[in-house]
Amino acid sequence: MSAPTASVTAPGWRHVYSGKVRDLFVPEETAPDARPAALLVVASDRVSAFDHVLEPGIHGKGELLTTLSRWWFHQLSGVPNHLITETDALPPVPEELAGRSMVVRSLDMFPIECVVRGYLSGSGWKEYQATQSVCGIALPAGLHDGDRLPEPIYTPAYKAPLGEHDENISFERTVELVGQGDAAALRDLSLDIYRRAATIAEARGVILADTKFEFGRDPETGAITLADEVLTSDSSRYWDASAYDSGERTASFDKQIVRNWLAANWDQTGTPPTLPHEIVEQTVLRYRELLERLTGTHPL
Ligand code: Q0Z
Repeated sequence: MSAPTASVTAPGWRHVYSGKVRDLFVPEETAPDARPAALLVVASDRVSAFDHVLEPGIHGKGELLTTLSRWWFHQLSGVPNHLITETDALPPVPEELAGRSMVVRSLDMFPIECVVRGYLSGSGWKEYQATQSVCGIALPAGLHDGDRLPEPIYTPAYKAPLGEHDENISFERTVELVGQGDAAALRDLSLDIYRRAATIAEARGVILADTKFEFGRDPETGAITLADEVLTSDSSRYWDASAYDSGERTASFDKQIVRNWLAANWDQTGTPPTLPHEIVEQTVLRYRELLERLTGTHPL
C-alpha cells in the first residue's frame, strides 16, 4: 500500500507521519528521540475506502470531522482527553489549518483499537455469520445485518503496524498485551463513552451503530486519556434513526455513499476510479447534516 505524503506544511512544525486521511506534526525543536512537547494532528479532505485513498478529496471534510471531534470531546466531560490549548511555548498553528487541526498532548498510546458495537454491521456481521460470536463474545442466534445487539459489546482490535490490517482480538488477548488493570479500564471506559454518546445521538434522531476509540497514558498524570479523533464519521457508523425504523439499513452518515458507488463501479483491482462530482457533493452534504443534527448548529 502506498503511504500518502502530507500535502500541507506548517511553519514551526515538522511532519512526522501521514495516515490515509490525516497528517501528524511535531514542533520543529523536537530532538530526534525526545518526547514532543505536543503533536499537531491535521485532518485532510482525503477520503479512503476499500483501503485506497480516493480522488478527488471531499472539500471541507477535514474541518467538519475536526469540528465534530472537538464537540464530542466537550460533551464527554469527566473523560480526560488529549486536547491542549495553544501556548506561547509551542509554534502557532497556521491560520489556514486552525479549523481542521488539533494540538494534543503526546501520550503513550495503547496498541489497541477500542471498538464498541451497539449494532451488528461490517466486520462484526461477517464474524457473526461465521461464528455466531464477535471477538469471542457469543451472541444470540438469528441476528441479521444491522440488527441492534441485546447490549453494546466491546470488540477490541490489535493495531497492526503500518499498512497491515487491524486484527480483531479477544478481551483476554488485550490483557496479555496491556495487563489486566489497563485492559479492564479501556473496556469499561469505552463502553461508558459509547453509552453516553449513543444516548446523546439518539435524542437527535441519530443511531451510533459502532465506534472506535484510541487511548493513551498521559506520561505526566498517569491517567488513561482519550486520544485521536473521537466519534467522527471516519471512526464511527452513524445511521438515520427514522430511516432505520422504517427498515432502511443503508442510510449512513459516513462514507457509505462513496463505498456504494465504488462497489458498483470498480472491480477492486488496480487504481480506483475518480469519484464523480455528485458523489463528492452528496457525501459532504451528509457529513454536514450529521454535524447539524448532533450539534444543533449550522456548520461551516
Ligand atoms: C495518533 C494518527 C496520523 C493523526 C499517533 N495524543 C497522541 N499521542 C501520541 N500519539 C498519538 C496521539 Cl493522537 C497518535 N496517531 C494516529 C496518525 C495523523 C493521527 F498520521 N498516531
